[in-house]
Amino acid sequence: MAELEGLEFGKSDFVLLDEVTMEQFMENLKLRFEKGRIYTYIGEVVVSVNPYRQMDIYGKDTIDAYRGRELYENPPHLYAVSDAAYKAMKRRAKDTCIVISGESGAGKTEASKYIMQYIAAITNPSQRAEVESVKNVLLKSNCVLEAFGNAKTNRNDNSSRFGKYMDINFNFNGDPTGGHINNYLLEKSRVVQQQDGERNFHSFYQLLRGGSDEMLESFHLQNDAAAYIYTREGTSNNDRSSHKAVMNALGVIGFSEEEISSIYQILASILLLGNIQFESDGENVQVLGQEAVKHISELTSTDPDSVTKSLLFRTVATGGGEVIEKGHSEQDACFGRDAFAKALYERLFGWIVSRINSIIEVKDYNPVLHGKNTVIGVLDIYGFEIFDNNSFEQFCINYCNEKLQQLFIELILQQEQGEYQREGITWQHIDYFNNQIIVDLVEQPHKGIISILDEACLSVGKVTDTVCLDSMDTKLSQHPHYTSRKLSPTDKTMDFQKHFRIRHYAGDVTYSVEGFLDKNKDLLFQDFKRLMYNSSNPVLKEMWPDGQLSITEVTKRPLTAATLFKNSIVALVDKLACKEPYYVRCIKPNEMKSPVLLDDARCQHQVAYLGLLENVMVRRAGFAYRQPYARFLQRYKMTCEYTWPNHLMGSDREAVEAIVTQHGFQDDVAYGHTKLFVRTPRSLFSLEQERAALIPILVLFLQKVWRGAL
Ligand code: AD9
Ligand code: MG
Repeated sequence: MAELEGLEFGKSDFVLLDEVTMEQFMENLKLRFEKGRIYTYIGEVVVSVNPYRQMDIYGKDTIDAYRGRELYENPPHLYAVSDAAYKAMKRRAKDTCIVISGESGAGKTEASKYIMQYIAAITNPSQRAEVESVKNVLLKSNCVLEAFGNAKTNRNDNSSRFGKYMDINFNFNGDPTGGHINNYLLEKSRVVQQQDGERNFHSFYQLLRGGSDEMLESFHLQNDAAAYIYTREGTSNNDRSSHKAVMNALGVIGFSEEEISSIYQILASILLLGNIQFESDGENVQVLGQEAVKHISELTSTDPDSVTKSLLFRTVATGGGEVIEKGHSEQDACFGRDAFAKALYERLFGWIVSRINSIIEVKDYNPVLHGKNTVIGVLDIYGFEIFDNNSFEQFCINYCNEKLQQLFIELILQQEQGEYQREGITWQHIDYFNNQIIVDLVEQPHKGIISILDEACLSVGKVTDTVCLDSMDTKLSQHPHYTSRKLSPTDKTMDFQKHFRIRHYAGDVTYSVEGFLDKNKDLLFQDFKRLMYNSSNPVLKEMWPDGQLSITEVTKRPLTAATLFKNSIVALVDKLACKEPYYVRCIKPNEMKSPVLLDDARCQHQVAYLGLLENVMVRRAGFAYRQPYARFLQRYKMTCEYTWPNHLMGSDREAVEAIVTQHGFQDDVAYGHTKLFVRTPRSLFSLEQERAALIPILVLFLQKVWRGAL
């Protein structure tokens, strides 16, 4: 428990509160926020409040102050947990991960960048060129991913519209040797439509504002975002400078000239595609604006007639195995165009990530020669979302948060209580809500919402969103966390035809089922895939390997978007579960982006759903440190006359008792069956200090023994 700041700054660890109540928690949070103390601990968990202003706490001096120090030696900071994760990785060869959570605008992405900067700053003291280059690529990748994956929303001017998990690999020296990025569910619907006041992904505006005149001319683009339907909302002043930074980052990372120009050609094609309209004379549908088609075909290195054809027709296999071309209705053509634009962007983003991965992946690593390759993972993923209108995307995002909460419960709460029970330590059980029941509601095979959605998507015949809602109502009517208007007829806040509600661990969310099936099916006509696969631009072709399949070869039942997402989140949780976790819990102080306002109700809500009070209670009732008797004895036996050099007691436990008693912190420990539990780090700290002071004396002593002087 850090106690290095004066009391005027409040308690630097919530564990030190007089009483664990929401009032006291909020009082402390507020006091610290007002005093510019944005970080506070709960044990090893960092609670961070977005300051909405530049703070002078990330410079070199601060980095030096935290480097190699223990958590309780300095005031709370992201750097302290980063160092703890790093030390665990380096000294104990543990894979660790830092999980950053919180709602949109709470400061997750900023935190993840500070963590990476800290790790970059404290590694490779000898400045080896190859390690510097890996660090540089890792840091620069943020800039590229933000350009293509972030957008201005009503909640955050730089909102990440994808989830990111980055593994950083280290060699036995503790220097970064490479990494790997996983991205989750890019919100691709934003490419074709944004809510009022929001923007498309930054990359489009950066190109339009920052691209040179020659570039824009060769792409047949105007220097004006308002000219494109997909980018109606205006540009911002940063777009020009950001464009430069992104171009530079792409070069530093190692993208070739050809790759960089392909990236921007794809962006240009998407903008032009968005402006294509269709016209129907009642029978046939035509493309309005052949000029744009010509430009798209030029930019994508495809044949203009094939572009027109894919926009107007789709190839279908009849029941008899015959392949025919079916003309689109005007509505289908618009749907196809938008689906194509979304898919182009999604694949571009996926390709950029995998290209970065291929550059930073650890090559030629030989564990026999180089020792264990250890990893620190950093997770910056969308927080819980409750909007006025919640759709499929929010459903997926909130499910992901349920999974991460489940992991948090397992790792921090269950594991903790389980260990005390196993060790036979007197322990007051803490009640907390286990959200497994909600996770099951969403993901259970056959019965869960995803299964019901998938069933609706895969069934033949026209199943509508409302039919699917009916099916959910029938199957889930008894579930305590599910309801709908049909099941609660008096609840007028929901629409009979459209809405269902899930009681999430973080609160109730009403979802509109409209568009769920389309988004889950995520249909893209095979004709577009083939068109792209046939591009003579190798970069583009590489993004569309499935375009080589003919319509008869296309698998009838591709995995749905929800199932693919579920699989990726299950894999993510598995990845996190086998690492030693560190948590950063971010809180958004207000909706106004104000550096001086801490909105009580908003913050209380976040404290509640992040489970922070339960976290404090478990931590308080618990013991900060624990060690098997033998290991404790090994480390500290030199500090006690009864145990040095060897003890003559019946058991290691008795020897440990002797050490603890001699140092006078017997009231601060509990003796388990196999381990010693220490409540506060202070006790261990004094022991460590004594040990550190004794070591030089001991070394001197041993040298004399070796020299035969004694
Ligand atoms: V979202 O889920 O991606 O929409 P995040 O990632 O939680 O969200 P982000 O890190 O982007 O939020 O922070 C939002 C804004 O708050 C930033 O653009 C900064 O202007 C501001 N911010 C956040 N953290 C800090 C900080 N430590 N210091 C200064 C900050 N400003
Ligand atoms: Mg973010």
